[in-house]
Amino acid sequence: MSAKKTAQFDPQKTLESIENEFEMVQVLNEEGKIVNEEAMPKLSDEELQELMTRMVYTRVLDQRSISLNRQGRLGFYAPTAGQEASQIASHFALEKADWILPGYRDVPQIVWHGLPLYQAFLFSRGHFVGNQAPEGVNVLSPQIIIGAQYVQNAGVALGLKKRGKKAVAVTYTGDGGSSQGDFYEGINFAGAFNAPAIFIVQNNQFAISTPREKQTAAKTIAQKGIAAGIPSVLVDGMDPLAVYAVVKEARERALNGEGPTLIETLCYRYGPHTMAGDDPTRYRTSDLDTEWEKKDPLVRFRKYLEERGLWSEEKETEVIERAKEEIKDAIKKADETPKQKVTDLMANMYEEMPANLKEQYEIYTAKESK
Ligand SMILES: Cc1ncc(C[n+]2csc(CCOP(=O)(O)OP(=O)(O)O)c2C)c(N)n1
Ligand SMILES: [Mg+2]
Repeated sequence: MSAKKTAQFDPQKTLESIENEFEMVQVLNEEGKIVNEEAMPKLSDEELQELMTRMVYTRVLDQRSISLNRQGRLGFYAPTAGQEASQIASHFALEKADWILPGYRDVPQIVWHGLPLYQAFLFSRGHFVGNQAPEGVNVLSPQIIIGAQYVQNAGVALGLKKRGKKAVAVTYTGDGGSSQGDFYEGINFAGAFNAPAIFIVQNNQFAISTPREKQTAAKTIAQKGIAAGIPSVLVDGMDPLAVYAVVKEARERALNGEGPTLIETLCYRYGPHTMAGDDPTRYRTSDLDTEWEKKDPLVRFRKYLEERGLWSEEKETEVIERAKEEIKDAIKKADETPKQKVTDLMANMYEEMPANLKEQYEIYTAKESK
């Protein structure tokens, strides 16, 4: 039996009208054709080539990181292939002064923001040097606690506003992350304080093995921003030009004092959740993989650039070879970094060491000097 509805009070209708407002923004379709001229971002030929270069480089970095992990030369690693438009094109819309608060899968963005690659490898190994971004590289360490970076992002953004900086704070989480309390607290706080923040949800369809449909009753994750009173966008996360355009606009709005934006990027991870041993064939069909591979961000962007005479096989090979060389050098540098001692871990934990830790510190200093 369904409840009687009146024209004056129909919450289901209100919900549907909000949900149906969220059309996916797309600029470049799967065939590499521009389908939305109006939304086409103003990027020079060189910038378009640089964006492609970074996406190709990042795919190589992912492949190499997976093999290094299998060889036992890396520790924690969450694969990124499939998410290049969502990650790299969103970052491409930022400036050096902006702050990035990444999740564990967002290592590429902080590397492109200036974290030396060997430090990203040390982060993977749990080495404290991996968490010490050089001065002027405005990134925090990748967050492992799902969603926690959303609250911090609201705070960092408010800090930037109070200090009168011309910069925004940008954070990333996943579809699963959008179910966490911290997600709602973060977007609500940023909305209430009109903070210059960008909140990105990379909806890669799964939270480990939990499909998006089981994550929430909401039709889109973007619509969750409505409750916080902040503008929200649903974007094709396999389309680098659309992702760039929406993040660029969100940044401009934030700098104009117009507050935060929530952006849902629809994307897919081709690999496993992490290299710790989950088997995606247990929770995904190969048909679904194939469906998403057809949307590949590199394939469609390559088609578009080749058509315009801005990309070639030679150019791509050059990028791949350079990436391989730089990755080899970076892993060598990570290997040459002195091994982490227990006292290093303690010394880097607190600004001022508590008394009980001081005691242990002395015990370990004595042990390590033997
Ligand atoms: C607070 C918290 N709960 C649970 C976990 C365990 N956990 C690690 S990753 C993950 C799934 C996250 O999925 P999603 O947010 O969609 O991000 P994705 O890994 O797909 O990028 C979970 C539940 C955690 N790290 N932190
Ligand atoms: Mg996910």
